[in-house]
Amino acid sequence: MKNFLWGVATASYQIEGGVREGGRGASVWDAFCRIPGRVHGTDNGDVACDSFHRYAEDVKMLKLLGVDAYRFSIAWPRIQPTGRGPANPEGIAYYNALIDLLLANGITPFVTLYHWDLPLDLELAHDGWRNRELVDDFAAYARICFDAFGDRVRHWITFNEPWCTSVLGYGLGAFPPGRTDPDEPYRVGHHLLLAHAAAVRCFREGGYPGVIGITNNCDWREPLTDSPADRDAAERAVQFFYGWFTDPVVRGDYPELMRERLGDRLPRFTPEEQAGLKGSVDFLGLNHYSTLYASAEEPAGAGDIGPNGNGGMSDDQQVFLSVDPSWEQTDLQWNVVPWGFRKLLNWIARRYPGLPIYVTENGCAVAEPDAVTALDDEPRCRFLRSYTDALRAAVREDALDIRGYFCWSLMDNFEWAHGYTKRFGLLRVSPDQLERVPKRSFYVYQQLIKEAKND
Ligand code: GBH
Repeated sequence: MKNFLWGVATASYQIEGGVREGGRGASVWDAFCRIPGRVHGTDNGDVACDSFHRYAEDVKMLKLLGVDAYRFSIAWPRIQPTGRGPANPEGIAYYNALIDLLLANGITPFVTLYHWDLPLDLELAHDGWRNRELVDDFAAYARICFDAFGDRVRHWITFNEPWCTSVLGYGLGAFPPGRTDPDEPYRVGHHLLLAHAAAVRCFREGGYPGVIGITNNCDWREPLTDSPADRDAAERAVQFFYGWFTDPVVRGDYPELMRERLGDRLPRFTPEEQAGLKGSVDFLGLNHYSTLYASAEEPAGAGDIGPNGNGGMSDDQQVFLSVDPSWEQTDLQWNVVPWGFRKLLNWIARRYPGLPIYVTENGCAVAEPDAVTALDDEPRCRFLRSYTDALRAAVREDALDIRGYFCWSLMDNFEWAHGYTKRFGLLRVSPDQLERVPKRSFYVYQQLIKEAKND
């Protein structure tokens, strides 16, 4: 595959640690980890993988792995400790050093501006993403980053998975600020989209070189039966998932069927806002992990797959989700269904023609109770082979314009509410022993990249 970038991804709060160093302010995740019962045990990102100090080791492993690109995120509270005001020079210096080291090693940086670590002060004093004022705050923060790093970074992502911030943070309460409200996800999502558009406007008007996009997450929804009702249900589920945050940035407004179902619960964009949103991405980022069946009626004998599986807002969608018991599952009970990945890529290319796609995350959690199991992570090796096979088929047989693939993740890290109990890494990093140790999947991915480059 030519003109294709192979990479791995991480996120600031999940790997950096050093939370009280370099002038960093607190983030909503620092606080959330302190609320009993929200995050596994007493796990938190205080140390994580210690990448704040060990980023050179990370780059060494990236080089050994042979990736073309590294997707990481900038911690807003390292750049602006309270989310507002002047840039913190120590925060800028940290990312400068990382970016320079990547470039010196021939690795392309893909920079995510926001991977969930909102400066805590914006939450406590300003109501977080429920407050529309954050649109301007985010644009100001983005401008600082474009000014500081835009001479070397050519690939920007505004938001990572606004769906998660909205649904998990405000609908299901699994992420900070831990709220459960039927309407707030739509209001928060609206503000995130406006903040995306404001940052892109600043990027384009500022004449910075390179491309900018957004990363939306979507799991595939396969019609349970061939009936028109089930086909509609699956289509509805995907539009409520990927379409919610992608239609606006490509076409300028929410999917029509969301409007039909939600009415005034879904905020409206003014004509000027629509104009700012429409075409506000140079590429589409996709984070993809799993697949479920979707049906219009509750399937007979279906196991309860819980509110998370239903993606939240299930009443709004009127979709029932179920699994095929023969599917292999990961350590998070996410189904391993590579053909669902290929179908989703085709769905995206059909709905949003003309836009290149980057798969900015794909990977799996494996139960690794001890070092021996961890270093021989056979299920992850199979997962990577099967999902990259599906990806290659989408490129070569379906002729889709996919430009890159980033495995989640370079190394075991802080897996949000699951703390350190769920492992996604190609490198083993145990919380008490921070050295990076290649698992079998590290070498499999290394090999796979080599093969792909030759065909
Ligand atoms: C990503 O989110 C995050 O960007 C990353 O930080 C995180 O570490 C990584 O994934 C691993 O969790 O049963 O079909 O409904 C993942 C978003 C949303 C993906 C829920 C899986 C449930 C699968 N997830 N989805 S399904």
